[in-house]
Amino acid sequence: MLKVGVIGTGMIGQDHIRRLTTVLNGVTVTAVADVDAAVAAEVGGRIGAAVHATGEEVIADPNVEAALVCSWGPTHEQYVLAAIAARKPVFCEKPLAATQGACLRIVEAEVAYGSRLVQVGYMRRFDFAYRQLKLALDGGEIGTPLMMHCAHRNASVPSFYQKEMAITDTAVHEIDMVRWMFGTEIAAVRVLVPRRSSHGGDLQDPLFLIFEMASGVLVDVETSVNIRYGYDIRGEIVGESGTASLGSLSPVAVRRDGRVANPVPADWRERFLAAYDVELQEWVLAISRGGQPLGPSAWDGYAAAVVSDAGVSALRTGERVLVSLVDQPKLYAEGVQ
Ligand code: NAD
Ligand code: ISE
Repeated sequence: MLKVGVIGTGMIGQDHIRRLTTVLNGVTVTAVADVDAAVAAEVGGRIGAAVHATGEEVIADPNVEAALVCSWGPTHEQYVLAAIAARKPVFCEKPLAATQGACLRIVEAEVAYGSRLVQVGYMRRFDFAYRQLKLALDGGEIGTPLMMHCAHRNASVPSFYQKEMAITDTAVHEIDMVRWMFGTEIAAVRVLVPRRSSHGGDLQDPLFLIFEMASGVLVDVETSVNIRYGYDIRGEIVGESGTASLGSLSPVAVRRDGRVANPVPADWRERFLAAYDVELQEWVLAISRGGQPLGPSAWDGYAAAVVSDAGVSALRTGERVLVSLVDQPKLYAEGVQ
């Protein structure tokens, strides 16, 4: 049984604790912490885990072999660095850290340690539909890829959500996904600003992002975070000899009264339920066998942060912004996997 400590027991922290304790094999949650002590006590009490005052105490706990960081983005760096210093594997929810500088500090700490300890929570790589899409692409079914059209729609977002978050918090999933899908880096970013939806109040929503892949593939991403009707994730790759796209929203369609109805997922928890299960089960297996994590690395977290920053700059200036990464350390030499 891999003993895991969870830092941050909010929405996704609780959802991951549920899957670690009731869905997955070979893992147990032995400790938790949250700056909201009442929430930590309630969640920890429910599963019989030790409740610590800080994330650092969770990492230092001898009854914790690996850490899961599910706190707010700006707090990730301190916990990931503490886990590396303690030589314990750490799964960190996206984004790896709030700035590219912070991500680079994590990369440098891991490189100094000498082998991989960090995995970042970009779960789309574990989603059945995205994996099938990649198989179709890699199998040559649609020929050389030319373009990809994506939509990332949330029913609503919390009141603290700022327009930049459509890039740093939302489209960051597409940033990671297309690097993985096409096996190449994003070279430049543009952001177009459409007419504003009245559902978002003062928030500039939607946005229209354009990523130029180093291979020449062009990707467009619509982010709409007040779409109301549900959580809708779309992707279609246009190749030289055909197209391949993510399938319908739901495995069940109801035909009635002359209409067909496909339920739309309410949020990311529902749409990516199975992807999170696979993501964490594969992580638990890799760590339990004494190996390195195989999912998105600290380098992937860094690359996503650099593209995010380019996107924010493109949004503010209206310009096409080039993406420039530092040289990739040998530890991550396989490139974009
Ligand atoms: P949330 O606000 O529901 O929960 C975050 C929790 O972290 C809160 O309980 C908060 O009190 C706690 N916290 C904040 N600072 C802390 C600190 N310094 N130490 C310990 N605990 C601290 O937010 P959420 O929606 O659960 O998001 C958490 C993280 O997960 C974010 O990085 C977010 O981007 C990521 N996330 C990923 C996905 C995904 O699809 N992979 C989905 C949602 C959220
Ligand atoms: C949230 O943090 C996530 O990561 C979800 O997957 C994404 O759809 C949402 O826009 C983010 O706020």
